[in-house]
Amino acid sequence: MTDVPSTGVPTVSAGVTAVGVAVGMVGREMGLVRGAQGLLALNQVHGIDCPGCAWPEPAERARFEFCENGAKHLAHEATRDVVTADLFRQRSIRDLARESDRWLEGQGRLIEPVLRRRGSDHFEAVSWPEAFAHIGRVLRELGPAATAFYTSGRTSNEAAFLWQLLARRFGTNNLPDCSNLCHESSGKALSATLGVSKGTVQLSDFEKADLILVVGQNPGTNHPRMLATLEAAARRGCHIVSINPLAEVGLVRFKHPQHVRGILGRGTPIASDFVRVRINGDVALFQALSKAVLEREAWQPDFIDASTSGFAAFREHSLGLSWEVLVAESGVPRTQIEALAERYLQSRAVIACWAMGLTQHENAVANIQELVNLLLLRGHVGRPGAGLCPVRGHSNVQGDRTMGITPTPRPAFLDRLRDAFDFEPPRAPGLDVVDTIRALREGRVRALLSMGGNFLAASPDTTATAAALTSARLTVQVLTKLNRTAVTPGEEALLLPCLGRSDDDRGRFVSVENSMGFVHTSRGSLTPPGRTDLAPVPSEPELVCALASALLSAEERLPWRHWAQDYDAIRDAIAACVPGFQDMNARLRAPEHGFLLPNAAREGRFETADGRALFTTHPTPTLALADDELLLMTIRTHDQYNTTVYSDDDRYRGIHGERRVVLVNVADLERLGLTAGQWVDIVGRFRGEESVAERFVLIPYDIPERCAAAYFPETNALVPLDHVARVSNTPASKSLIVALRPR
Ligand SMILES: Nc1nc2c(c(=O)[nH]1)N[C@H]1C(S)=C(S)[C@@H](COP(=O)(O)OP(=O)(O)OC[C@H]3O[C@@H](n4cnc5c(=O)[nH]c(N)nc54)[C@H](O)[C@@H]3O)O[C@H]1N2
Ligand SMILES: Nc1nc2c(c(=O)[nH]1)N[C@H]1C(S)=C(S)[C@@H](COP(=O)(O)OP(=O)(O)OC[C@H]3O[C@@H](n4cnc5c(=O)[nH]c(N)nc54)[C@H](O)[C@@H]3O)O[C@H]1N2
Ligand SMILES: [Mo]
Repeated sequence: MTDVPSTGVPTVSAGVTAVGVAVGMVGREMGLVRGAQGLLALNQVHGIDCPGCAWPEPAERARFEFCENGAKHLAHEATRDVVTADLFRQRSIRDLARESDRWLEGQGRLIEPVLRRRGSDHFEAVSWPEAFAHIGRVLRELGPAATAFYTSGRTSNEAAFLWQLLARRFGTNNLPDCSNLCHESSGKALSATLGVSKGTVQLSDFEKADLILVVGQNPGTNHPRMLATLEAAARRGCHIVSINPLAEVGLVRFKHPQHVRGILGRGTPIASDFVRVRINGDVALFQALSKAVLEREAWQPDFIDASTSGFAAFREHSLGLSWEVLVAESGVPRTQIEALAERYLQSRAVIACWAMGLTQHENAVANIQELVNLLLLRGHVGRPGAGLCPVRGHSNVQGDRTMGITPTPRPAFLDRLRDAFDFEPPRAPGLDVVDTIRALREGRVRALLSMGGNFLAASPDTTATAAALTSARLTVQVLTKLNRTAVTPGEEALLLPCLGRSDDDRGRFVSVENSMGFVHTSRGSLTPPGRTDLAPVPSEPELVCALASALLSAEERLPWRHWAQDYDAIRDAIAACVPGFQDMNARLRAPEHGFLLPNAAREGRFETADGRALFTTHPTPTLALADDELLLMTIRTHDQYNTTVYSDDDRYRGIHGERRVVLVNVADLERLGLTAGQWVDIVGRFRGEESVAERFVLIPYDIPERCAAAYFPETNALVPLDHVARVSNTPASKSLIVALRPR
């Protein structure tokens, strides 16, 4: 038993506390001068694109255009602490692996390449040429089919374009990326129904909407700048409805930290309604809303006749669903559903936003397609103030996809690579993250190269994934800091440090694409980490080019050496291969400092097989739990960036000093004979097999009955490798069946 590490949930987000927290961390890590330099450049037109989230910046920038968490991400990256090969001389890999994730990242920035040789338990310093030559030798021996190239979503367009080109030039489409764990379900759901894999709204639409649904998303923590957009909407009377098992504080009341009213006032109420759906009750909820619209015969016939197909079947299916089942499975009372349906019908322009609460379930694609159905009923796609808005996580995850980071590229994209570079790219589909882990385990893939990220800690089934990684012949990580993956190496392994977003890259800039398809520049300006007796830390594009020169044959014709010098030349290559990027260099330098990518659905044109937006039908998922079981979602705290943990606090949920917590409804605690503050093991159950995550403390929390929440990545051992979303193959890390076993 222990004191419950909770001090009550705050009632308002951001405000001056947020400013204090941010400035504190920036000062500690970066020092005041460097910190101020970094913060003033963050999200400015000529400055650093925040490495936090992909929410767009407004056209008119504030003097301080960042949030508390953006400041933390910057401070973490721009720390003055560095790691050299000394650390690896002193400590074996096994020894380092005993340290916590936070300790590993806390050592600071890596500044020289290190190699773990076969049979050794130490990393040792190597020269850059030796590092590349070594990788080249092993990969040529293994061949392209046995190699996978992972990408995390912080990578710039320029680096990502070169990375996929290198993989394909080498001969493989094995390009798993963090998107496979994230918004893959959104891409698959939208491309099948609307003919575009991205959202259909722009920031200006938020100024025109009169109803905004925020579904399965915690913007106060994960997209804090979105709150400023929502605040402006709320202040002009737009209704904002949060659909979420938790009443996340950021959506309750927001104090804009950069406005006087946010410092002195009580803050602006954001959501006017909280629909406390039970975990994975969203399909049932959206089906119920559509049914309510159909029962009132309130669909919009003009739009449906002119622009959609599948309506008749959808209508019949929806009307045939039982209210009783929909209410039970959604966990939302019928009166609340009917009231929301009325609100929807009264709205002229509706936007639906969502994030991981919808994408990480077995029926994730259905979740999103039911939301599409609901909006299509009243024509809320392809007109001002309305549309679908998957809110992307990593700051350039959408851009990486646009650059061709995918195991299943469109044939037209490969044709353009062929024509531009005069080689035949591989046509066979490659492996995504889950399939890469399976292939590593079975020895079909023998080498994993990662451009950023933390493959092991981000992936499901930590034990199986660790075993898969250590069985590899070679693992290579391009990274800024040590992490779990780095200390879980293959037989041979290289850690290759690179520059981060905020580092000055000899004055050069790169480009990124935000969540709404706007491409713009990012220019680092802080003195990069390094030591005068060591070679300078390379940028990601430089590193890819050097690797290409070592890996590809001596007769290689592509201008890798030139690309390493001249990013404009990379952008010219992008312009030649990716639609919408014509005149990229000129348009990034024009007064608008960027450009919007074409998106047919945004304009009401649907590039599907029949040129129409598609209504789809799905069975209502039913939840079958044994008496002692709960449904667990694995979520982020306010003080982490994915696998990087900044502290043990989760301020907005009132939890302090402990991450190994399970949030449970009091009624469930009583029913299960458990008490607040008790320590338990979480037992995962999947297809008759059990997995265990040890030692978590129970916190009574305002969460629907039979639901529970705990933090990622501590709980990833509970996510079975085969528990994935249909079609998108994304781990269903928000729908885990668990039991709580007292310790
Ligand atoms: N500070 C910070 N910012 C980040 C990140 C970070 O780790 N830290 N990560 C970035 C990345 S890569 C991403 S993808 C985004 C993630 O951003 P979010 O998707 O907001 O992150 P999660 O913590 O996974 O939160 C999921 C939300 O969905 C709700 N939810 C869970 N299950 C369900 C469900 O079945 N139905 C509904 N309706 N809701 C549900 C949870 O209660 C929670 O509020 O944030 C990005 N920004
Ligand atoms: N159970 C569970 N699992 C999840 C999720 C969940 O909600 N629940 N969310 C999933 C989601 S949405 C995502 S996106 C993935 C995230 O998966 P990843 O993107 O793989 O993980 P990150 O934690 O973002 O990666 C952090 C590491 O990136 C490196 N890094 C940081 N900046 C740079 C840089 O500029 N360049 C390079 N080369 N390296 C850099 C650092 O070494 C750092 O340790 O996790 C997924 N896993
Ligand atoms: Mo993500």
